[in-house]
Amino acid sequence: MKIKIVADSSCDLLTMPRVGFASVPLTISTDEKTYLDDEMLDIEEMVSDLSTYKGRSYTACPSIERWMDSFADADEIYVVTMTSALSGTYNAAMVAREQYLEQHPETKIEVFDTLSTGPEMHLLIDQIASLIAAGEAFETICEKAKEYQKRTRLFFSLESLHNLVQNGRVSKVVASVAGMLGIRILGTASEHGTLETVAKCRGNHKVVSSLLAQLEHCGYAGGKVYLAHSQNQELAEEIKAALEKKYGEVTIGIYETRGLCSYYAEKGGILIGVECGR
Ligand code: X90
Repeated sequence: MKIKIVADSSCDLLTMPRVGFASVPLTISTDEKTYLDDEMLDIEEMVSDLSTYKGRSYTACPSIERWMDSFADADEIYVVTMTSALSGTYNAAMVAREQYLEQHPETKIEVFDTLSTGPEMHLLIDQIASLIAAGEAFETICEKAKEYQKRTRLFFSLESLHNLVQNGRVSKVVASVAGMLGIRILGTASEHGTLETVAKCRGNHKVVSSLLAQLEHCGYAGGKVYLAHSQNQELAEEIKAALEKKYGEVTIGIYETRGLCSYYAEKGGILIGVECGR
């Protein structure tokens, strides 16, 4: 029996160890060029192209066909998508599921709307992978994975909201603080899967202290953390050091964002997925 996890490319993962995995790319485009967020994408080149591009830029969710292609040949499929509140990705995956099941009624497909993105998706993907490795049944895995989703959170620090505003993904209230020089927005994925501002910070130090306060507030007690950053290894390392200082040994993975998250988090942006509670 073939088991597979499929996620849209905003999870920033191209491969997963010891489990069938496929990343389904979103696209980033200008009026002149389209960048497919797959393993071939040169992210530095895209970011640099876009920084000098004068016109508008856009993104688009994966097509139904792309989702269906990613399902091919598997018997049990776990689909992990970014927030349905900000993207059509989840809807496209649901339609793909329905159409696929019409042709392959014996296949099992569950679609998880993470109401989040990036490293919080990564945490869920890891969790599903370990439940698969433990030999749990499909239905049990779905149930346990949904329970696990209640224990994870996403925070992020952004230096610019330009692309989020340009694409209408943030509310006017949030947008009004955008563009302030030297101010970073510390935000979180709200329970509705939208972007919620929790603090305005001047400098890395303030980002780290505000983040620690937020983590304490959500019951973080040293659980697993993933940090995905867009050209900001320095802040990632500072957060790692602060977490280790406060909580002792913590499992932390640091890596760079791929196309979609690099586009929206922009240069200097960082996304932090955490396991809360004990
Ligand atoms: O369908 C599409 O074209 C994709 C639209 C994606 C819009 C949001 C991407 C967010 C990426 C930026 C900071 C985190 C915000 C998370 C709020 C839930 C990362």
